[in-house]
Amino acid sequence: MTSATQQSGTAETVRLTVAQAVVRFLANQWSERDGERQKLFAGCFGIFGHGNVAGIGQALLQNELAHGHDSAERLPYVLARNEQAMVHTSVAYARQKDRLQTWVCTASVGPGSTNMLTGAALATINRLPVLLLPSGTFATRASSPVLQELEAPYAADVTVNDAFRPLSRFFDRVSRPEQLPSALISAMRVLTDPVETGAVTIALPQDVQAEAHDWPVELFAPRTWRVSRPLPEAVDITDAAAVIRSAKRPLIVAGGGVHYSGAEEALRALCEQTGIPVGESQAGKGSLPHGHPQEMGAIGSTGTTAANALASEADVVIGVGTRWSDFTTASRTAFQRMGVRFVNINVARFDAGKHSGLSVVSDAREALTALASALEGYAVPDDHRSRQATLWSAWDDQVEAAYHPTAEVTDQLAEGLLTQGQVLGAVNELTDPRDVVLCAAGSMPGDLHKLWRVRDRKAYHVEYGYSCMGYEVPASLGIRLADESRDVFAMVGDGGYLMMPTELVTAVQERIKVIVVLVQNHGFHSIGSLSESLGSQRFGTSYRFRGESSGRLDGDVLPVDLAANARSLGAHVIEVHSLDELERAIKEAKAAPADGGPIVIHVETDPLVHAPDSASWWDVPVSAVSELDSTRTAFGDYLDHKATQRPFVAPTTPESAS
Ligand SMILES: Cc1ncc(C[n+]2csc(CCOP(=O)(O)OP(=O)(O)O)c2C)c(N)n1
Ligand SMILES: [Mg+2]
Repeated sequence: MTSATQQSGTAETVRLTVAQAVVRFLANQWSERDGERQKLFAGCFGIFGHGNVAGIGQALLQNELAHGHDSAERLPYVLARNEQAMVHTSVAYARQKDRLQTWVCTASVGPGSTNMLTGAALATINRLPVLLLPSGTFATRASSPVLQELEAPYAADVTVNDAFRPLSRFFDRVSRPEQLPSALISAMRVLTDPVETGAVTIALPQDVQAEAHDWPVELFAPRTWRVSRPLPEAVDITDAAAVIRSAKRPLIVAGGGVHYSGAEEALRALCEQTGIPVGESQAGKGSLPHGHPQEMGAIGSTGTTAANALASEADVVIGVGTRWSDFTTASRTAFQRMGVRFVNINVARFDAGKHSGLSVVSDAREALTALASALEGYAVPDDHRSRQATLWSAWDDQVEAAYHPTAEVTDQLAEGLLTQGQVLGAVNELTDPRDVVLCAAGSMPGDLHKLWRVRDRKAYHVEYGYSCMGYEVPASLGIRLADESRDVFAMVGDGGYLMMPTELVTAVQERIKVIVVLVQNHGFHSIGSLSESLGSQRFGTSYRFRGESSGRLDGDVLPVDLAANARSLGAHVIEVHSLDELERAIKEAKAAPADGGPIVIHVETDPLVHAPDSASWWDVPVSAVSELDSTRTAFGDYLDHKATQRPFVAPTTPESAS
């Protein structure tokens, strides 16, 4: 660095621009948990425009030139292709790193910045850390309105970046250099707090980024942020144990908090000691490995019949690190027993209080360990264990049948088409246990939730908080960057692929090996089926020509070649038309060089073959009046299901034990 340092008064200062100060500060932040310390930021993704090219852009260049590849003070820059996508990449990286590390994202004024909004929402909803640096229009307003400036006639200080406020766990706009230190320190606090974490936004006006200031040098001293493991209160553990001891049909629901806390071993120990079975949310899937006797797999709307049967009978439900989304609770129809009670272990009081549960506010690993001691001598009745085994084996037969359908099913398929179950089965059986499967939207998240056999704690990555089409390709880069010892299989539908194939180019540029399994079914298998079940006749869910007689999108399939599209972006593409070819393609992809860039396996499936039924429900309102018979019938079914919804408002206390 050439910047001068000097003594001003008593404190030593260094003269840097705001952007240079941001980069120098961020490069010196560390996180620590369980005695392990790592850089908080692996680097900075960005796309430059006039809002950041001369501010943050100049500062990143200066940082790279000053620090070699291995320097701890380096904040490496990676050029992305789409600002939304680079936030997805960062968030996927953070999830794979158990929220201990993430990336910074810099974007230009206006559309570059607002492109990050969807990524911000996804990060906050999934409670995953990412630092966003949108650029703002001039703080001085000297030449307003500038290119891409929103002029609000009612408020002169509103900018498009205000849209980040509701989506961020911390937001600040630095319109004067003096505000920067506190903004940065608050941002780090929130990013590394397991309760608060999510998208953190510091908006930097374009002129402020380039402004010089004398900063106290200690602002740039390395800082280590301890990611805490809050301990449970003894009285809460005692009460929770009393409620659980009174249970004959207890069930654990494992959420993402089990993974982020690294609580898998503590969970396994508790389950083995007590015989309590486990159902898993999307984020919690893999909390117990496939094949463990207490592992009942997915729970809720996309659950297994095993977990859902145990849920409907459960007298005590123990939520661990779950935020109880509608998919997990089957829109509050999963738990049908009268007087069912909840014990919620969660680091966030907000989640621990849901369903009127008995709240154990704590790190998951710490609470599970404490609970295991408090439950010494308690075990579920024998018939509860044998029921788990029976239910699981019935479900596992269904998985087997989905992975390996009989000729009766496959003979019905058009030439060259596979079932989605066959595709998932082949990928599951031919990948290494540590390889990561990734998905976010369409019909595959539900099918993966039901069918995927998870064999390693970090091997299942389905983003189902925001279920954002387009997450898959960019997220695959984040996962691979986080752990190069694993292959990443991004399962993406044609709809999801079309939303965001862009980061294949970034993977080519950075030689990142990701394997994208592109499942072409010419439209929305998921929403098509949903539409049909709700009486809307698959209207507008197929990628087809407009039919001449109907005037609707029910004509021929469109002449769209997504394999050629992926090839044009620089990916190595393998097109398959049979199960044999798919199996060979998976092996070829796995054998490809670690730095060979992206591989896309293009496969066509039949959208009308469904995964086995969950015996569950999801609340999607149906039109109450209609001219269509299909809608009227669906509305009748809807009312029947609505009648089974439960409010879960009764308090859970040890005294409420039945
Ligand atoms: C950004 C975004 N827009 C819309 C949706 C609503 N949606 C959920 S699934 C889906 C269709 C997905 O199609 P595709 O990726 O081809 O998967 P398929 O359903 O065919 O398996 C849509 C439109 C969404 N989840 N995300
Ligand atoms: Mg599709």
